[in-house]
Amino acid sequence: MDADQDGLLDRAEFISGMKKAVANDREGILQRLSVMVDAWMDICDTDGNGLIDEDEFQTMYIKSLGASPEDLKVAFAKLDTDGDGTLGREEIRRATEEYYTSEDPKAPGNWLFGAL
Ligand SMILES: [Ca+2]
Ligand SMILES: [Ca+2]
Ligand SMILES: [Ca+2]
Repeated sequence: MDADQDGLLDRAEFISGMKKAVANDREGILQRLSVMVDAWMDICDTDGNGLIDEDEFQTMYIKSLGASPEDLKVAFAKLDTDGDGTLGREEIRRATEEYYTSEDPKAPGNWLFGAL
């Protein structure tokens, strides 16, 4: 990733390196992200119904990150792209993909980790 080979990885090099990795091996990266999504769902989905509701989302982040309920409410609403009040695996998967591959600061996936 160190394009100018000065031994340092600056922000531009990191971004272009990430982009190259995604371009070269999108399948492989998405595969790895999919494993992460499964792990994330397992942890978050405490009642095991395959959907993350707002309570589960809040519980997970308040416990793990000490995030504020107000921020999490906003984050949840952004992630719930079809507005049905729950996060399904596909919504989480898409959010994770966007978080790692999108350059759009407004992409819902940027809210995956709350307002961090
Ligand atoms: Ca460099
Ligand atoms: Ca659930
Ligand atoms: Ca939804």
